[in-house]
Amino acid sequence: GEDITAFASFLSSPSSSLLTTIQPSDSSCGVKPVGQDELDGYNADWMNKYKGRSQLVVKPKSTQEVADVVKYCYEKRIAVVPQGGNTGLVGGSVPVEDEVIISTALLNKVRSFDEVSGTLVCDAGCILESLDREIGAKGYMMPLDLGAKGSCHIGGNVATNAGGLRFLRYGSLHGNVLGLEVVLPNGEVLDGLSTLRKDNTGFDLKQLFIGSEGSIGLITGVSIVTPRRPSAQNVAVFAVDSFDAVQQVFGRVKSHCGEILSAFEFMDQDAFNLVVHHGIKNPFEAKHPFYVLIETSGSNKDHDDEKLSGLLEELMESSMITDGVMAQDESQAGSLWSLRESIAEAAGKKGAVYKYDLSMPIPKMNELVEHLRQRFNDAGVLGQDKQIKDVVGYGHIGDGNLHINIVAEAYAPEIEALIEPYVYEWTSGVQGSISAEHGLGYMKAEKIGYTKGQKSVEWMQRIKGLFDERGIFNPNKYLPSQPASK
Ligand code: FAD
Ligand code: 2HG
Ligand code: ZN
Repeated sequence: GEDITAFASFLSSPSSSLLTTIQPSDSSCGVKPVGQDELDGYNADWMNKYKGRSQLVVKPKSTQEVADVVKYCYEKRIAVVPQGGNTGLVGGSVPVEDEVIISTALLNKVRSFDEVSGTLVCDAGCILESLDREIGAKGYMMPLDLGAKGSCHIGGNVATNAGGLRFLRYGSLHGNVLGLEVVLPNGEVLDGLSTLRKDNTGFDLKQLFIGSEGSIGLITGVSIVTPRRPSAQNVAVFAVDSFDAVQQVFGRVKSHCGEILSAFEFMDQDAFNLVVHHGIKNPFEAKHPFYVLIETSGSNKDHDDEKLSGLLEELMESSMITDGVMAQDESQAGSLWSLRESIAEAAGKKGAVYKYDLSMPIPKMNELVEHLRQRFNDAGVLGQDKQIKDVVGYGHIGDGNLHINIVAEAYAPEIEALIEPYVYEWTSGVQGSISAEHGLGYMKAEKIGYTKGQKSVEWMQRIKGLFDERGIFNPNKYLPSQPASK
C-alpha cells in the first residue's frame, strides 16, 4: 500500500517518464492505471501454475531508467522480479508475493549489427523471433530457436540460458553471448557489452549472469554472435519401433550427415497423439511407438537432399525405422516441425501440466517415462477419465535432454506427491540434472541438491549475497533460502 503509493509518485515525478501500471484503486498517483485482468497477466506464469499478487509493473525504456528504478528499490528494500516474455516454465518470472515486476517489454531496440562478423548488439527486451527476422534479411540467424520464440525476450533467454531446438548445432549461450550490460541490484550499471570473440582478461563475469534467472541483476543489453543462415534446409520425421532404435538412428544420422545436422528431436506415441488431437496434421497412417524429427542445414540443396533421401532409404532397408516422411517445401517443413513444437501448447490446452526437464544418459530417458506410467497405473490415477490424463516423453535427444509432461485434471498436492521427489531422486540416481534448460525458478529453488553438491551450493549462495546483499532480486527463487540478508 504505502510503498506502492510512494513508488508511484517517484515514478510519476517530472524526472521520470516511466510507463507504469498500477491497480485501479491507486489511480490518484498519476501513473497509468490498468484493469485487474492486465495486471493478472503479469502475475501469472505461462502455465497458470504460479501466481503472485504484485500491484506494480514498471516498464523502463532505457538502461538508465532501469538503474533509477532498481536504485530506488535498493534504497527502500523493495523486492523486484525481472520479467521478459513471461514464457518461463519454472515460476521464476512472476512474483511469489507482491514484488515489483520490472518488465523489459519496452527495452526493444537493436543497437547494432555487424554484417562481417555477424555480431548483434540489442536491448534485452527484443523478441527472439523479431531478431531472427531482422538479421535474417541480412543472411544471418539467431543461434537459438524455441517454441516460445514469438514471445520470449533475448534477455530472458540469456537469463535462463535457454537451450532449445538447435542447441545440438549452435551450442550454448555460454559460448554465443559475447557481452552483457546488466543493472546490478544496487542500481549500478555493469557495462560489459563487448563484441570481442576472444578476451582473456580476468574473470569472465558475464558467464555468471547467463542462467542466473534474475537472481543477481537485470540484463538490459546483449551482445551475441550469430551464424550464417543456411541456404538449404531439410526436415524429416521417422517412425521408430523402440527407444533402442531411436538411439541407433541417432548414431546412423550422425555418421551419415553429422556435418549438416541441426536438430535431432524425439517424441513418444503419447506426445504424438496429444499434438494430433490438438489439430496438427498426422503424416502417417499407422501408429508408432516413437517418432524422430531431424533437420539438416547446409549450403547446397541438391547435396543435402541427396544425403537425406539416401539416409531415409538406408534406414528403411535396415529396418531401423518403419516409416518416414521428408518435407518437400518450406510449408511442409513447418508442418513437420509443429508436430514437435506444439507439444507444450497441446498439453497446456488439455489440463494442468507438471513439467520435468531433465538431463541424463540417453539410454535412460524412456525408462523414467515408463516408470512414471507404471507408478500412476498402480495408484489407479492414469486414464482419460482419471486425475492424470497423459504422461508424455519427448525432447532434445541430441543433447541428452528429456522433457516429461504430466497432464493432470488440476494441480493437486496428492498428484504432486506421486511425482516428487520420485522424479528428482531417480534422476539423481543416474547422475542426471533436474534442470537441463528451463532453470530452477520457484519450482526447484530448494531442489538443487539433487544435482549439485553442498559446497557448490554454498559458493553459489555467497555469489548471490555478493551481488544482491539486500536480497531484493527475485527472492525465494533459484537457490535454497540462505542466512538473513544484511
Ligand atoms: P521470462 O519467462 O520472462 O523469465 C524467465 C526468468 O528469467 C525469470 O527468472 C526472470 O526473472 C528472468 N529474466 C527475464 N528477463 C530477464 C532480464 N532481462 N534480466 C535478468 N533476468 C531476467 N526453454 C528452453 O530452454 N528450451 C526450449 O526449447 C523452450 N521451449 C519453450 C517452449 C514454449 C512453448 C514455452 C512456453 C517455453 C519454452 N522454454 C524453453 C522456456 C522459456 O521460454 C525460455 O526459458 C525463455 O528463455 C524465457 O524467456 P522469457 O523472456 O519469456 O523470460
Ligand atoms: C520444448 O523443448 C520446451 O518443447 C518445452 O523446452 C518443454 O514444455 C516443456 O516441458
Ligand atoms: Zn526443450
